[in-house]
Amino acid sequence: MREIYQEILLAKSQNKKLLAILLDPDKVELNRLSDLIEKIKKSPATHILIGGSIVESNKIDELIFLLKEKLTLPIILFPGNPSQISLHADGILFLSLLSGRNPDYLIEHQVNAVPLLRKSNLEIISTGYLLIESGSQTAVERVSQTLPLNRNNFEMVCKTAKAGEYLGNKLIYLEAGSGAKLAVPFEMIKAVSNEILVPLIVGGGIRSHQAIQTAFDSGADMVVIGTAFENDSNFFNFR
Ligand code: 1GP
Repeated sequence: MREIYQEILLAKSQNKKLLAILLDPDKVELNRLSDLIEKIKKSPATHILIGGSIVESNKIDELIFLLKEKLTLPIILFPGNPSQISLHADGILFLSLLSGRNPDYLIEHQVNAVPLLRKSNLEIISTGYLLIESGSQTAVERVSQTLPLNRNNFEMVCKTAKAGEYLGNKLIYLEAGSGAKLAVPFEMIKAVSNEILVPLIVGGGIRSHQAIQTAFDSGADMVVIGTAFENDSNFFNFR
């Protein structure tokens, strides 16, 4: 079994930046998957995340199965709820939505996921998930019925991230929301990365190579790209 979290820690210690491509099973066309896989192979991606706020189709298992036939990158679930858990993945970001005050997303879904996770070989990586206000309502906000943290209140965001670390979260994820108008402010990434010791993931609304680089330079250990790659599978063809 691979050790996803240890590899993330090692990368952080070596200042090697990580890039995850987020695939939403509802948006991936399985009959065109080989083309997508070729694009992923040519990209600098180091991880694949699978999930979405709401996933309606039940093709997660098949998607992961097909990806694993052709790719060696770690495949990590990034579930909006327990129905998105697939036993075929390598690991799962076991998320708690720390920015919100909805008990369902803080602990209820996690409790409900246990019977399935018990049976799995997934590497379970506890992740403090912080939704940051990004200019308009996002799917995470709508689905979780929680308010994001104010994008100007760095102190509140830092305190929340640190509380997540104190609670034992192994990763902190700053999320602007998929397709966000405004990404997480770079100064906020800087402030949070100075505050916490665990690796920092940043995603939502990042749609240029420059923005990826600036997020890395600001202290993100892993950047997640969903929409930009979804809209243009040649997005990474710059090497
Ligand atoms: C969403 O952080 C991810 O959960 C990715 O967002 O789709 O905007 O790249 P984008």
